[in-house]
Amino acid sequence: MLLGMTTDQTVVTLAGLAAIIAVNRYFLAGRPALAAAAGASGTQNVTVVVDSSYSPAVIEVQAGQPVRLRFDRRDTGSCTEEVVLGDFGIRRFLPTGKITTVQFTPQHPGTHEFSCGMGMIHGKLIVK
Ligand SMILES: [Cu+2]
Repeated sequence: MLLGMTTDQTVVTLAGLAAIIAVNRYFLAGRPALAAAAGASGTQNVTVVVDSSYSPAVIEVQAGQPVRLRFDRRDTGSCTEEVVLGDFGIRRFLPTGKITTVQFTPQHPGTHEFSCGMGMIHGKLIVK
């Protein structure tokens, strides 16, 4: 029993705490999005490690500001050798061991898929 509370109040408080923790865990687990940090120039820089998958796979950026995605490709499989951001008309070859920069400015809020050239590996760009 917590200080100055009846047993019933303590139970309610603990149940409330448990609910808050459960909700936080749900959102943290379900939304592993990385929000881009805008630099002094207003460009939103995000490094995406390409190693048989995209990490982070979900990226959040702000509309109306330039986005610079830095694809750091580490694997050698042919699957990930190209990245496609179809909604922005971008298809880029990613040499292994190099960082390939893709730059564009999303004008409107929305969700855009990006993928490997074959459409097998996916990521998501959320424009807020
Ligand atoms: Cu592929």
